[in-house]
Amino acid sequence: MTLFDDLQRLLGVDQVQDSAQAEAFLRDRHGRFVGRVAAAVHPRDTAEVAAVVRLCGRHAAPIVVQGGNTGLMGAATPDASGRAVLLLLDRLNRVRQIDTDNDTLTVEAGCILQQVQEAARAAGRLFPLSLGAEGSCTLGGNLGTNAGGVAVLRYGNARELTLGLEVVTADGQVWDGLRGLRKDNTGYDLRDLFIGSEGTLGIITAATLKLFPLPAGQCTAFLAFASLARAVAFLSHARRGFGAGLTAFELLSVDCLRLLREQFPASPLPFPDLEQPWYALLELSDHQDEAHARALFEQVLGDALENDLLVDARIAASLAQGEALWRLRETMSDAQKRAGQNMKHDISVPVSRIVEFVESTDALLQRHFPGVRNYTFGHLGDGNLHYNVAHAPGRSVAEHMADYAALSRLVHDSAHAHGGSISAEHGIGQRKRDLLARYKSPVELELMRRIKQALDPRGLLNPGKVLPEASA
Ligand code: FAD
Ligand code: 2HG
Ligand code: ZN
Repeated sequence: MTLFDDLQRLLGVDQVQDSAQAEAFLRDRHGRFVGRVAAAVHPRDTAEVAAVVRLCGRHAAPIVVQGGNTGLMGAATPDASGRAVLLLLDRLNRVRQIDTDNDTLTVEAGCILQQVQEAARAAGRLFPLSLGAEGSCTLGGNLGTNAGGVAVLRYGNARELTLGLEVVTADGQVWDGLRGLRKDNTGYDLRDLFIGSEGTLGIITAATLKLFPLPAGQCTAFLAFASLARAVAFLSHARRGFGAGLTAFELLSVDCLRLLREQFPASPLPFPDLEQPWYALLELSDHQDEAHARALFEQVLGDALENDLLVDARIAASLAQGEALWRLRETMSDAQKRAGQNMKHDISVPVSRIVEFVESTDALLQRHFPGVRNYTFGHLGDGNLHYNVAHAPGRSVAEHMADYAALSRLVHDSAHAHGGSISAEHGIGQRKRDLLARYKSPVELELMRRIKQALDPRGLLNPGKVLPEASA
């Protein structure tokens, strides 16, 4: 029996597709990586996932698990060998339990993030993980990449929002670690090891997540700054003024806003004249009420205006206006995708070194690649910038690609030299895999390899991702 026949026997004919039928899942969002598979399968529950993993083990077939395929590192795309089985968890989309006394929610990994947020809201609670792809990414992918997004500043990334996991191991056993405990010091933390491992250590099938109170009032504003240094100083001011109420602080350069206007002319900008170099989206969540939120918001913004931290502010007068401001921020990635020739750098540095990083890296790029354009935006409150770069107009795709590696090396070296990371929230996948050897110490890489060897000794889970070849 072939693997394909065995899979059809195990799951039923309808749950198994061949490479041609699964074509839509075999390329990443930007079409940079394209693969082939022996089969794509849609198991219905954890037991079926475990059975698929055991069957693949018998055939020595690699397994690539994919959620919404919104990841930006090619981590969910199989290689071109056609040997792998693509595991699609869209049928594992049940909400298993909501425990409002414990403030936890247990959901399956194939749930779309938005569905998880809605389940929490229906129970009068907040699940705060929030990102532009939330309408199509899955919880499994969020945990696989340890996703960040726009609320990390207040609530933490996916890892910090997770209390327990259910995982199918590389040899097809089920680890039931769905504990709803905020305190549990009983040995090594397997949960935190699986989160962020990009499908290379185990298949996450369900998770128990932390819930939070829904805010009673929220205020949103778009702010204009005379310099990046002022924006960073304003952030400290807002942290002092709002305390835990500060739930988002998202930066956009003036060139990002110009690009948004160019690509989405129907979406009005809050500052049409675009006179300042930097802008930010600010959100306050308040647990008293709307009036209290607004009074505090106006006071903190008023103080900042008086002290010249801020040039101007547009406060959303309604929920709809607030949502329109958020949409601008969330379409930034799409705007760059439409414009093309985008060299992405998802870096982080300590907030205290952001200004120095941006100024020195901008200068370095102009010296070595005159005319390139920076589109810098992102999660300033977390020290995480999408330091994205595009060539001057008129540059051919071939010329663009020729410069990409050298330009990226400058940016990554600069982030590293500023005490930063070359991947703050998007992971490593295949795109950044070979960079790890340059930025991680041999000791750290060796420990990572030993973990992989211990949990997946046959190397069948998502091969070719995250870990560079031993000689690299
Ligand atoms: P996929 O792309 O399908 O997979 C990503 C990785 O997770 C792969 O390695 C895959 O093998 C692994 N994986 C998937 N399911 C499982 C599972 N069940 N068990 C184990 N591993 C698994 N990311 C951020 O962090 N912050 C952002 O603000 C953000 N904004 C985005 C905005 C846009 C418009 C887009 C397109 C992407 C954005 N991303 C962001 C990146 C992406 O959405 C996230 O990484 C998301 O968490 C991926 O989820 P997914 O279900 O699409 O995963
Ligand atoms: C965001 O914050 C995402 O919008 C995507 O992380 C970033 O496209 C990008 O570079
Ligand atoms: Zn981001």
